Amino acid sequence: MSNSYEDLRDWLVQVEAIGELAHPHGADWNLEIGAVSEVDYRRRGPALLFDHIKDHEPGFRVLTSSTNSARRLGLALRMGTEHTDATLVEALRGSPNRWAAAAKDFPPVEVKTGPVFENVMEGDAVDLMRFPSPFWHAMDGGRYIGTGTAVATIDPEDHWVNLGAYRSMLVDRNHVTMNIVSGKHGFTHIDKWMAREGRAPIALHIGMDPLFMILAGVEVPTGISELNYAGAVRGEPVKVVRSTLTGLPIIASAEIVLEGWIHKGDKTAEGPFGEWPGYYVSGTTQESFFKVERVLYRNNPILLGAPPAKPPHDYSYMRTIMKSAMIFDALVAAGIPEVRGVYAPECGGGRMLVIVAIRQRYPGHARQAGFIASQCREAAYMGKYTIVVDEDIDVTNLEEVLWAVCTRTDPATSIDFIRRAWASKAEPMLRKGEPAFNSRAVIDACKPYEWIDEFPKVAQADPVYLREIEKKWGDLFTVRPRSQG
Ligand SMILES: Cc1cc2nc3c(=O)[nH]c(=O)nc-3n(C[C@H](O)[C@H](O)[C@H](O)COP(=O)(O)O)c2cc1C
Ligand SMILES: [Mn+2]
Repeated sequence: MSNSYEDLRDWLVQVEAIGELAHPHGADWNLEIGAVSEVDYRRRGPALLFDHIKDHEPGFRVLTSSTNSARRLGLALRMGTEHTDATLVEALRGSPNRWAAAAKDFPPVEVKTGPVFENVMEGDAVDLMRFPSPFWHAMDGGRYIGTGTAVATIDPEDHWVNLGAYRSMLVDRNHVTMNIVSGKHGFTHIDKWMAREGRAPIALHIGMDPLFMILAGVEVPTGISELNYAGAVRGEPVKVVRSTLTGLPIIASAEIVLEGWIHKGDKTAEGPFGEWPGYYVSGTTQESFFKVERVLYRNNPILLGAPPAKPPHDYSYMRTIMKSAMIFDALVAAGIPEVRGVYAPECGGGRMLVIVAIRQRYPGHARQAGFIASQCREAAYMGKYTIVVDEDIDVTNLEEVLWAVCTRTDPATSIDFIRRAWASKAEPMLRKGEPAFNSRAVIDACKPYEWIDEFPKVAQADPVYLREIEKKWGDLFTVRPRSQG
């Protein structure tokens, strides 16, 4: 039951039913929504559905912290509400490869209309100020209407539709920016359109089933439409309406969609913005913007807010869980045997630190796993450290991983570097104006393969024996408060 639902509102009903939805009323769009959300992320609190937002019509709502728990993320991925962090990672293993393979069987179905057409603002009537776009962080350059987005673009040659999560700042009542890092699918699509026609069509979804934000926000393989991929995740095709304005598919049950064309050379000041590595890195730059020619929105629309910042932030949990599963599958697809665990912790934004556990089978196995985990499509962008450990190490336990680094490496020989890799202006170590390259370290923290049998034995009691001891001496380990007086 709980896995089959159509839109954001159905999802919210279920989130409410498991007690993970709160309804703050009366918050200010100016910093307060952002700060309330930030406290919530640190406490791993419920999803927040803001209503009666200062200066805005009641019913024009903002949702944050949508995917910040195993139960909410599991629900968004149609995997039920009963997951814990560990069971979700376990259950996801193998799923990305299955979804990618099944995507071709789930092309979106075109319908004539949908709830998103309940309200239409067109031409001069477009007024984006009606939507309660938060001013998220104190040093941001403006109000960001688009954070948890799914930006639809189409390849003008191969005709596949991409959904990417790319941020969008409000410029004025009918203009918004579009900030896409080069190399992302949406960037390449727009680039091709500019070369052919000097303009590129955009359908910017800023409120919808969080599944689309999740898939738009992680590296689904090149050439596979996230619309198809979402169909594979849901087990039924996504309903879309073909836009009469741009020809792009609009998700029929979306909450809010902004449509228009980006024109060649149109640039405006964008940023700064609190970014996912945890800094205002890129400052103010000249980015694309477009005139919003049409806005589609449901009655009582919900804006999907997903602002990054110093982790944990709105989507760091989602990124960690998804990346871990996708990199795991990429290693398997690349033919790496005996992969036992992959984890991309929130401290690195799910990108800058990737930990891989393998059971070593042959000389060179560990470095092979490390280099591919560093450079596969799912991990290439903004990676930094890849650590390969043996299978006895719990990849989700940073203390244990760093114990392996401390005790199973020789710094001078265990670390390899890759130079001039794919970075972005979100890299805090790049000084202004430097090109978007960074270097990578692959840390081989596995026991040396050639003398693995001679390697010192781990000094710890047999786990089976330890479990017996815990049973026998169970009471001993509970700390009791001292009795008063
Ligand atoms: C909430 C959220 C916001 C994001 N903002 C941006 C952004 O502003 N620009 C960007 O290039 N990538 C951004 N990303 C990362 C991309 O969405 C991600 O790299 C994704 O794989 C892009 O889709 P693509 O692989 O189809 O290009 C964001 C991701 C999330 C989840
Ligand atoms: Mn894509």
